[in-house]
Amino acid sequence: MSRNNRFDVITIFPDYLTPITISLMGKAVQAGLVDISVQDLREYATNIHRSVDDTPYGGGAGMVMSPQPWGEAIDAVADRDGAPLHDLIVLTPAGEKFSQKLAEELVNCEHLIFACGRYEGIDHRVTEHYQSRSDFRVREISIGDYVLGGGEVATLVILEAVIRLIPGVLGNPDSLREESHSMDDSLVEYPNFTKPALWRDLAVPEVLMSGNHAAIAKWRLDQAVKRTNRIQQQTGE
Ligand code: 6GU
Repeated sequence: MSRNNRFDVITIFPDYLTPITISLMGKAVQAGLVDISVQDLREYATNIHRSVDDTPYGGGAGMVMSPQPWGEAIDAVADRDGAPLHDLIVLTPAGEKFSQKLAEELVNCEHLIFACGRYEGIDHRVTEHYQSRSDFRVREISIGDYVLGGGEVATLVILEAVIRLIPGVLGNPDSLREESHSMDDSLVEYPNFTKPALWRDLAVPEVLMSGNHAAIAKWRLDQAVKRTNRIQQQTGE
């Protein structure tokens, strides 16, 4: 597989991305399995005040991010990378809903560029411009039905979901196989238990200590179905 695993994040708050140095993502960077670079959008603003936003045409509350710094910043990271095709991810609550399926798609992209919008979002011509170019694919992505202050946290969510799918990042690749199997059936995971066998008067289910693998598999599937049904009742989906 021709995979570069290069990620560029463009934001007005580079410090927001410090979690990429910790835990799973931090280790993947340290091991050279991924290359993540964070760009400060303000450095690409050409006006005297380095401002990156302005009032919306048509009126309305809040500010809209100006196309100029975005265009310069995106072009700069694309030129530096030299890949033939860049995937531009525009984070917006109005985007396509992020999912495990989308994470599995994104892990195959050579160069992902995350555009973290703030305020009322980015001037829409940025999306339109890159959609019209043959060296870019553009996706507008949301991580769920709620409103965040900006795309930074959403980027962290997507980065973590994608990076753990890169071969060599997880210590035990079996955990990937098990969960992708259950995700295919759109079931959530069964509950897990470890030692001690008795904790605060609560015993681990007998079947898990039986050594009967068929019975264990059946119990786990049963539990996963029950959990899935309970969630569906709660959300009404
Ligand atoms: Cl990607 N951005 C913002 N601002 N809010 C969100 C979101 C993104 N996804 C869910 N809510």
